[in-house]
Amino acid sequence: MKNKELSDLFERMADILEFKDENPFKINAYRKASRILGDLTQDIEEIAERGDLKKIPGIGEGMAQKIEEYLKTGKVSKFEEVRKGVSDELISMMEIPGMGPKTLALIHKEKGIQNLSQLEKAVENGSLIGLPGMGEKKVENIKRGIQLLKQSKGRMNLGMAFPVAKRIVETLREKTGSKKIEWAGSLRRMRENIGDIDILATGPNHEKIVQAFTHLPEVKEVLASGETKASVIVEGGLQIDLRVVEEDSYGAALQYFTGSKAHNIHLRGIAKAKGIKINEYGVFKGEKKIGGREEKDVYKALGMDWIDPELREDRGEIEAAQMRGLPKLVEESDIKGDFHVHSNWSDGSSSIEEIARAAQKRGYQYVVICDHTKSLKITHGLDETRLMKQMEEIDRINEKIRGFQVLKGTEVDILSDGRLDLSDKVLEKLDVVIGAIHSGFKQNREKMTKRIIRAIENPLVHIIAHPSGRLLGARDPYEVEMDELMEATKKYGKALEINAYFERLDLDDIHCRKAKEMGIRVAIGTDSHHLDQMWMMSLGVAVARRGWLQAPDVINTLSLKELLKWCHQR
Ligand code: DGT
Ligand code: CA
Ligand code: CA
Repeated sequence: MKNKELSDLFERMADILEFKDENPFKINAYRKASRILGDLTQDIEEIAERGDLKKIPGIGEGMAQKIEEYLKTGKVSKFEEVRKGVSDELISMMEIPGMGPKTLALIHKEKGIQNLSQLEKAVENGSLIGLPGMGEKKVENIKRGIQLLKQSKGRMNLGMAFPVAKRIVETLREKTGSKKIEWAGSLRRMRENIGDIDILATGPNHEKIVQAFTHLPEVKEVLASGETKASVIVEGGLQIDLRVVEEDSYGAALQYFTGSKAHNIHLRGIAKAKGIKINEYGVFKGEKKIGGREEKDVYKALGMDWIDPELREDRGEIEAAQMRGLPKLVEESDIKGDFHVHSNWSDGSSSIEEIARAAQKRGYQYVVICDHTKSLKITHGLDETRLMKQMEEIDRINEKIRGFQVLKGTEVDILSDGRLDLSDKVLEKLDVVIGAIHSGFKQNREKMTKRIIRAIENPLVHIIAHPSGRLLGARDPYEVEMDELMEATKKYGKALEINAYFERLDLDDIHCRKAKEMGIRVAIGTDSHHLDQMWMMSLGVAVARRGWLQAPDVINTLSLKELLKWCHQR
């Protein structure tokens, strides 16, 4: 879909206009268009083909023309005009998280900074301090922003890579007739960010597979193409490597290319001690090949159980597999409901009934509607009166739909002192109360920890949403004493959320594992604002699996009846 490219382009356009100190109305118009395109659930090309661009709410004549131009020519002439005189290096610095175009304009004008390395130098030697609005804290933020940018450069969030890989693998299976085409590497391990996608395939005709791969419509550039392997770049700059192997090596190759490197190195050490050799071609005892067609051959030869890919990080999974003590990980088919979905009562785009029907279609027994609350004004957060109205609406919908229940919930704001944004009288009437931090991220560690613990202590709260507050590649976790937060969660019998929204994945895998060790349960919520974000449950389950969680550790595996009991206990 070209939606993201256009959304990025308009965002960049707004940045450049702001850098040039142009008319704020123009700047806002581009930011708005960027947001609309980013949130759009339909393919922009299909909309354009139908001639419906102007029917998109918020897209006027001018924007529609620019979109049309881009879809036809791959360029927007207005953008080319605006970016004249602003170097690529300056434009790329606009991506630094937390440093807006205004700040960039200031340091460019006042200090003559042209590129990233000059900026880094100025940050280090303190020469930025003293410019208008530029204190030590601000400079520290810029420094951290540069680090975040460097870390995320060349890596992509799991939630962006996953649909691309899925589509490509499905197309390849269709085009080549081979069932044995899968992704390997960090994507198969479901790491939260992905350097490149590795695809492994086998079939009678290797060349046909390579050809089908390099001719995929998504391919922007073919980096290399041979008889049994190829590398390409697809939309969004993501690299995909394909390897085609013989059928009787497929399992060994899948094991090898799934990694992680640390996991494989540890395995090879064990193999060596047993006089066995493992590599991407198979399992060998001396010259004799003793396995390699199936992945489990490798683990079996080494005297251990097959290990779920999400665990292969050399974090104790090999020892557990040797002792036949691996956990039976939670699976997506165990999930009976989504704990965190926004409706069009706040900043979501679907009605509660649409959400309910979509959730039921996914095979769930329940969905928890968790809209924002009043202090989050930009989201059109609900006050007590509207929340009461929403509850009536939910009652009506529940009467209509059989074999499914919409649960009444809220993502209630935890105010800066730890009080909640809604009165107890209304919170009491809800099935599920999720507390969340959305403001005052800069509070110091002590204050923030106290603030969240106060919410945990509140008997009306069930779950703490996105407990660390991080945004992948864009914002660090807020300062909070995670240990104390988890102790309190345990003490009061509350749950922590795995927010499965692709930019959050919060709790992360490491904290999930810790939660399990402490006996804390998690609730997975997609934080969907559109129906077609509800698939992100897959990402949340992946985080849980990487954290060694089993079905009983995840409250989404409770039946409706069991869940209601859990909710109403407090
Ligand atoms: P990424 O792409 O940075 O997100 O991470 P991976 O794990 O996908 O790494 P990648 O694409 O470089 O290689 C794919 C897999 O191939 C990796 O997980 C394990 C295997 N592999 C690559 N290089 C080596 C190596 O030097 N030794 C071993 N044992 N395995 C390797
Ligand atoms: Ca990879
Ligand atoms: Ca690779």
